[in-house]
Amino acid sequence: MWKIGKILNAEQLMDKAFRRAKKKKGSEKIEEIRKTLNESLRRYVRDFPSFDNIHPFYYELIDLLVGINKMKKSLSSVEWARKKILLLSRDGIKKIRKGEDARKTVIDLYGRISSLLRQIDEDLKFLENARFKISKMPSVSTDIPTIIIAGYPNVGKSSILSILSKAKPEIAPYPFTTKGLVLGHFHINKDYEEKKIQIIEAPGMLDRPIEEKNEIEKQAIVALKHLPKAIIFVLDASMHCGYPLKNQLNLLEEVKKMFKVKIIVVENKVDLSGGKTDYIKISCKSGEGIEELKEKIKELV
Ligand SMILES: Nc1nc2c(ncn2[C@@H]2O[C@H](COP(=O)(O)OP(=O)(O)OP(=O)(O)O)[C@@H](O)[C@H]2O)c(=O)[nH]1
Ligand SMILES: [Mg+2]
Repeated sequence: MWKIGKILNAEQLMDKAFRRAKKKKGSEKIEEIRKTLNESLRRYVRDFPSFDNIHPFYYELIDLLVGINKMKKSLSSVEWARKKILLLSRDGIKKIRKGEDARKTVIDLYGRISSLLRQIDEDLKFLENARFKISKMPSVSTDIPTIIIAGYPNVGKSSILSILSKAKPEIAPYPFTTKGLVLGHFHINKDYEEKKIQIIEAPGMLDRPIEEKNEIEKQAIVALKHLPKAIIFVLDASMHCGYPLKNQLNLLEEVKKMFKVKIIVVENKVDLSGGKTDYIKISCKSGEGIEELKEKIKELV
């Protein structure tokens, strides 16, 4: 998606700049320090996406995971420091040319630049963390038909994704195993044409008000709001997931109210429950109902 290179903190930046300038003397030393810091700080700002033009899905996701205002503030602090460093170095070079003591001027500049960088150290660290989170975001395409697998935690969403696509999500017998959006692709033949569909597992959600939802659940909401042509809503009536069916049905009603797209409801783990609802009965263990689910997807997209 976005390629953002590593962002050094204040101390690392100082080390880098002064190491590179080690062999130089006087105004050339300052010139080298200026060059290194200017290039690094400029790249940090340039590498981040311009938030004004990104798709609303990404805007909200980055805002949720990182905080866009904080990020913009940090980026402008970095830009402020970069300009300040250009001015300080220019003054230093001028002083040396005018005949002031070069060693003293460099030491003085070192002090000023390092205190300047210390002032933006929190911003640099914040941006490094933001960069890391952004680099972990899946490359979701916002322009091909998308189906989102949603439901309570631990009901078998990852298991369904791995049956329908080549994705290899982590599958484990405890809730919130999937902590972010997991992406897969599913191919169908429709009207003598092969169609590629994007299929995304949304992290599990609990039936509780949005204000009480955690960051993992909120990612599901952001995806559901912006992406799907249809939703596969997964129920587990076996109690194997650890949550009563009643709460899962409440969540289903919420999802129906909030998102006006087609919803395919499946009851998974029927090998355990024997099937307790009138929805499409499937089992990722035995394979029961999977063909029917694929047919339903084909009809809807
Ligand atoms: N018996 C049985 N177990 C299943 C079935 N589908 C999934 N499981 C098991 O249920 C557990 C949870 O499956 P996942 O696919 O990780 O569930 P999830 O909804 O992605 O879970 P989170 O990502 O934590 O929300 C795992 O131990 C699976 O092996 C099924 O049809 N039958
Ligand atoms: Mg999962």
